[in-house]
Amino acid sequence: NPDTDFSELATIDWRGAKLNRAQLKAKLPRPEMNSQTAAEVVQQIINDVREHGMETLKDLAKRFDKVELEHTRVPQAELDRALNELDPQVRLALEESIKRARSFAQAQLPQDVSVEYGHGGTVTQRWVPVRRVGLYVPGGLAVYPSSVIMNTIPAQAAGVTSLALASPPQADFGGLPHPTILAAAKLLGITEVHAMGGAQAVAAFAYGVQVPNDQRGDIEPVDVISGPGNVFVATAKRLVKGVVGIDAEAGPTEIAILADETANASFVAADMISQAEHDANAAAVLVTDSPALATAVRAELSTQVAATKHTERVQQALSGRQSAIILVDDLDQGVEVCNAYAAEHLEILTINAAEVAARINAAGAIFVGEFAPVSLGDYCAGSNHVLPTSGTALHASGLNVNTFLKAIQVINYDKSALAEVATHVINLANAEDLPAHGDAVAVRQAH
Ligand code: HSO
Ligand code: ZN
Repeated sequence: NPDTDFSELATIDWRGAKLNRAQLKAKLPRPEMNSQTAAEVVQQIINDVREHGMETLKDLAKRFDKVELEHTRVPQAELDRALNELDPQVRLALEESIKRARSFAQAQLPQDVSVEYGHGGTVTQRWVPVRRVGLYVPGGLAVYPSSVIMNTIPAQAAGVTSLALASPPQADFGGLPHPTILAAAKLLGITEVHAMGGAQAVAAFAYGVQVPNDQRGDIEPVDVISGPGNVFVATAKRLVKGVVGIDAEAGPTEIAILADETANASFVAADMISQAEHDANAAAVLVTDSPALATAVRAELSTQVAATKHTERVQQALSGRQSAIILVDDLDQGVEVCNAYAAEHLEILTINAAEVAARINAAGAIFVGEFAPVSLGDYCAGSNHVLPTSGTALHASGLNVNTFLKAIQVINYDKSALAEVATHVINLANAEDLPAHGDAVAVRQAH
């Protein structure tokens, strides 16, 4: 069957190749990037939202989402109705997901710390939540009530008191976001939901929108915007960064699997397909020192891809330049490759998986052993599924309570504690030719 010919999934053979970090990074399978063009379109949208507010949101909803809006705010009655009409099985699953995510997020809360200096001096680092956040949940190919949970829970655990959610209006649902999104918001106690999507939603959160003569339509500006989105949403977040805080970039999903000959090929194939199902641009990368496993995975892919619901999308994702099977000499080289790739999700399907996982220093999340598939983490592990993609896990973290917290340093010295360091302050001030700095200390000594 030509539709399931998995020769389309590239093989990259690095056995015997001694690649340094720079060479590795240059040769890793990555999608083609063309965010340059997006930036111009997105900047224009941001400017329009700043200038014309709700009028622009309404125009773009008409143009992109094919809906007529009065304003973006979803009425409470619609949130109530969505939850009342929610499938009870789905409700139970969402509740379990919320419970697990909440306990993990609460456990992440950092402690305030204090250090004492001499007698009467203390410096404290105090963690404070941002006041207001804008949470973005994409529409598009799939609906993501699970992403409502993943965005909301860490913000609530951090102590954020003002939460607003945005999700694109859907023509099929009377211009509201998908009802499962509304139901999830209601379950989480979110009352402010806006039917808006794309770059315009990010702009509205960043700069706020005032509706003359109808305050119900107002959107108050936020301090932090979080959540995944398409290239327009990601570009908009990058452009408003600084005006507001943003979370890590979460682009098309990626799964990397580090596996040896002990791995179950049918699990490996199922997990690759599970993330390829998101998007034709999704990436699935298998890193293995076992050519026999690679062959077995290809055979499994042929049957499983043909049988899965979204065959075409999966096929496209697996045959794209962002997906591959990478053959390595041994697990040491495999670990090195995975650390350079910095996957959004990394599964470790090897002997002594926990020990191998401990050697990974770049990944959004690590899934250890054969009973921790990525799809568990997508819904119900307790971990977060909004994670850094496209190698940004080299420096960024997945969504967690810290995304919504700031550290304030509090300095508390009495007269004698100040006296103990006064000369050092004065000498440093003079060394920087800023003697007034020293004077501000000296004037207190003379007092
Ligand atoms: N794998 C996606 C999250 C998701 N999967 C939502 C299913 N629903 C990015 O981590
Ligand atoms: Zn997923």
